Amino acid sequence: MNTLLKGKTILIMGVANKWSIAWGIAEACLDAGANLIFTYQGERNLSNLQKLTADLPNISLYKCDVTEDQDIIDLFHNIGNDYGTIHGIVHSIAFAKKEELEGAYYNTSREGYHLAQDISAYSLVAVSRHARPLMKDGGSILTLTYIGAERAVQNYNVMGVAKSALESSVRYLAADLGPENIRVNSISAGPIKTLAAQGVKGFGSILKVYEEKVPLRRAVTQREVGDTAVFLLSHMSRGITGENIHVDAGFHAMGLL
Ligand code: NAP
Ligand code: 1JT
Repeated sequence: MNTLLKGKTILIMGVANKWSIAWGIAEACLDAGANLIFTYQGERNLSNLQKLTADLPNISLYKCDVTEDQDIIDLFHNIGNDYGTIHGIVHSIAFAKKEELEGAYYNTSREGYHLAQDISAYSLVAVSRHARPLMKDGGSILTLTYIGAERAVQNYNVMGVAKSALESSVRYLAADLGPENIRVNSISAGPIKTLAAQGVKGFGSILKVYEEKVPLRRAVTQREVGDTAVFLLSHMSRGITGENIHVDAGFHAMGLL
């Protein structure tokens, strides 16, 4: 337990189940004394979230499919009515069609490209715009990215290009919102076995090579990402914005494996 987020209300978007990186972040935020609000995309995630949060006091769950402008508008309208002010947002959302995450990047379809950009990058822009009026005391917005934004990583393909747009959006949003003391940063996580990752062909072998070669010789955990998220959401990181922090056991510092 610590008090780094005591009195802060944090919105967490992207918990699918207990393996989600967003859930690791939620647990770390709860240990830091935060009040949490969650969004879910559809009914399947609602029942998972209800089970995960059943024993927690004062938790609110709101529906938000980020491809729907009206869902985003309604979300912040309802949070405004119910809470007035929020202090942080965790955006832990991405999507690409499975068939676009293998083979050559040049085979990416126009539709698959747009879908990955819409859900994985544009959504941060729309969420930031609508959250801004509720961040009256300043705030911290956080998103999740992967090294495939910075390097050409086999199979990551259209997601890598969407993550590059996401990381660039972090810098532009940080420039826009800095004068209001709203900070915008990303965490670049190493590979973690989650629902999203498990759908990817060859993910198990990526993880194995990683564990053998990275400086710390192990994978990172959802909770390790969560602890860095608490830092970025807290007063401790008040001088940091437009930044990308790698929580990847040192992989980003290495040359070709
Ligand atoms: P996850 O548990 O499957 O989380 C992904 C979340 O995105 C799910 O809750 C999913 O909801 C949500 N989502 C997808 N489309 C959405 C939409 N239209 N509207 C609202 N929510 C939507 O997987 P994860 O690995 O924790 O991923 C979280 C973030 O971490 C992603 O940005 C991912 O790129 C990033 N990341 C992951 C890894 C890794 O190795 N796992 C590494 C680096 C970065 P549904 O389940 O309902 O679709
Ligand atoms: C999505 C998926 C976003 C998997 C993701 C993701 N961000 C990170 N991962 C894990 C991953 C995936 C690949 C990879 C390395 C890590 C699945 C579909 C929804 C969006 O290749 C080296 C492909």
